[in-house]
Amino acid sequence: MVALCVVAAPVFAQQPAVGEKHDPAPVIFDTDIGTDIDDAYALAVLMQRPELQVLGVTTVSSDAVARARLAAKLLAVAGGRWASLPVYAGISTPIQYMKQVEWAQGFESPSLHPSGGVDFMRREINKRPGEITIIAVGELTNVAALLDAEPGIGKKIRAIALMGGSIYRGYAAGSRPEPEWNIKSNAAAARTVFTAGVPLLVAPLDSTADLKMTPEMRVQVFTRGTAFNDALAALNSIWRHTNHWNGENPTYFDVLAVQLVQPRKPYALTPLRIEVTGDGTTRPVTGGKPNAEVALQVDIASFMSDCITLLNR
Ligand SMILES: [Ca+2]
Repeated sequence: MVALCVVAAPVFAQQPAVGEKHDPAPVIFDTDIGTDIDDAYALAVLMQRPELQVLGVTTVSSDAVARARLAAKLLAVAGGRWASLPVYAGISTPIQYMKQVEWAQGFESPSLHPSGGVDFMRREINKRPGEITIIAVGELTNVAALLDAEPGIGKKIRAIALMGGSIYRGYAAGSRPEPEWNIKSNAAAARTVFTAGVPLLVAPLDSTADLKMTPEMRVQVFTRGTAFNDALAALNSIWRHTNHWNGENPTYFDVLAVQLVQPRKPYALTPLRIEVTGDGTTRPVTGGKPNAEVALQVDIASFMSDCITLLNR
């Protein structure tokens, strides 16, 4: 990892000083829930974080309406204020594997909107300029459409925390960097986001690909006995037995993007200038101003233990 030696020293961003009180940070969760299983866990962790105020959920890619239905049903199962949280379908794209959405087939709710995801983000950001962080854990199609929708809107976004990219390694430990799914699914959109000048908090494969939820951790979460954790168990089972890449232990890719916002503990972030190429490669370049704060490494055991604690609240 020679390259690691030449990058700037990590900084610890956004960590409130000890004893400092903050209002919850408003966030919008933009997700491709229904394909991989980590979006469901990311939403679940997000819902257990009082440091964050979730304004709504938007969905992206494949059948975005089916994804929104899935998110809305999960929120309805959680009950209380979650049942009325707005969920908006964003931009749909060609159909991809998303078996979990069948769990929500036929679900209806007044808080579920079959279109308008990008407009929802735009409205909320204009209501609270400079305050809202977008947590983007799918391809960046909705977010790029938002940035294109209104000149100067990027300046009103506090930050975008995203799962995406592959800086010094790929999916497998020790592998070379490779185009990562969220980036390569719409590289043009990713380029729009990385060149917009919005502060970016990035969780790439480097720090996320080894965040495994073991069978023991699943037992801990699924024995909780709440309707919500039972729903997570159902979705986990559907995913486990149908995903075409034979994933068995969920990887918490997207969950790190949630945890980088108003972090519960310090995460080392490295300022990098990242260029997105046409095939979705995210290349660190020297010279020029950094455009992203990147989590290149996390303490896996401590990260997973924190997540499991939150899921058992
Ligand atoms: Ca995702």
